[in-house]
Amino acid sequence: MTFFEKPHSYTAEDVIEISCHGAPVVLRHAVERALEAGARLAEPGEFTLRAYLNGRIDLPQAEAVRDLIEATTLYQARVAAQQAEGSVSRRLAPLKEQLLELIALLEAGIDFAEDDVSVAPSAEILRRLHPIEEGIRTLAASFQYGNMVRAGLTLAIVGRPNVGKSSLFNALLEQDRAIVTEIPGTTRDLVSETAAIGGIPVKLYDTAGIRESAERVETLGIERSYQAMADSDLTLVVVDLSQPATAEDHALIDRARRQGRWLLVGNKSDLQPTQAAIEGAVPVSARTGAGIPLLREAVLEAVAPRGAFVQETGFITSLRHEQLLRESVQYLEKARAAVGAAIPHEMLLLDLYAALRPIDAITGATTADDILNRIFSTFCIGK
Ligand SMILES: Nc1nc2c(ncn2[C@@H]2O[C@H](COP(=O)(O)OP(=O)(O)O)[C@@H](O)[C@H]2O)c(=O)[nH]1
Ligand SMILES: [Mg+2]
Repeated sequence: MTFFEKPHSYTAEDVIEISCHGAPVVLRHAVERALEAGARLAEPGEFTLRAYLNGRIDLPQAEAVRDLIEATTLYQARVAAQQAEGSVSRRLAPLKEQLLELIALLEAGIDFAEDDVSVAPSAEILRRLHPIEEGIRTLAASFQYGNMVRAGLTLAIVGRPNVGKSSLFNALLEQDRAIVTEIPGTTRDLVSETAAIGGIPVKLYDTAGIRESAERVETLGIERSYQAMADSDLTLVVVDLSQPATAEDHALIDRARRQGRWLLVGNKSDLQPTQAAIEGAVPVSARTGAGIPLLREAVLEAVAPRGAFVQETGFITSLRHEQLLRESVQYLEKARAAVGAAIPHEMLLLDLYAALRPIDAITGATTADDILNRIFSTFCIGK
């Protein structure tokens, strides 16, 4: 038994932890005896809820505990652990601080005009507003990547029959999951399996090869290939480097280009390349494994450009946070427009408070005292 004296426990209350052998029967017996003695079972998430209610952690931290429990890759776990330690609030803190300072500046100009506090000029307000708006917008935009880290992404492998899609699928999975043959049209339905690429769970779809003049079952499969392509976060268009490019290759590339994120992969790099092959493809050999690590990197680069985010701490993974941040940005935009239109500062302040509210919903509320303290500490009012 371990005794954690308050406030140094997970919930900030006095806590006793009982450790025993891991055999399920022993564990169940221990729980039953505890219940007989007057204990009750915890509600789902109760310990984390108590930690939150007791002010031990903030909301983003509590949410991160859930992500940590659900993590399937080490990278996801690491991101969640960082957030459980407060990385989201830490990222937001300086932006919120700047916003509070701007609010205090305008409040002071209105309330204490007779105390020699001059009204802030528009240029000054805009200069302060800009980095707040940009910072919050960047953080909101990082959800695109953060959501992928948390929820994983889907990747469809498409191409003509026999270019080696199933072989590539197996190579990325590092196991022989899909059937590979030299007979075109072998894969007729979607085959999917999840692999980790750079710590992100990636659901790979192997698809039926796309060609004209296929018979009925194969045609249905081809429709599913198009569907998988439309639904996926990233499409790998596979071409055969040893064969001249065909009209079908080009049609598929055009379709991928129209639909969003995609990568061109040139398979069979182990064979003699042909002159007429498509250019600009990432060369790989599903047979020998050559180029596969580079392809993994290219996949990551396509979904998460390098340097776009501070690894592990620089992005948000919660849809709730994203929506709150976007709401805040909307009001900051309104505020910026109001400055431009020389709207009275009283009205401008309404927008700034409205921009602050969603941030408060993430990090915890700002009180009137927070703002008053800033006014009095910065402006030496009432000397
Ligand atoms: N030389 C060579 N042959 C390959 C490579 N990848 C696949 N193949 C062969 O190409 C044929 C078709 O492969 P498969 O993966 O079934 O293609 P799919 O129809 O696009 O799924 C099979 O005979 C494979 O062994 C490769 O990188 N190099
Ligand atoms: Mg196949």
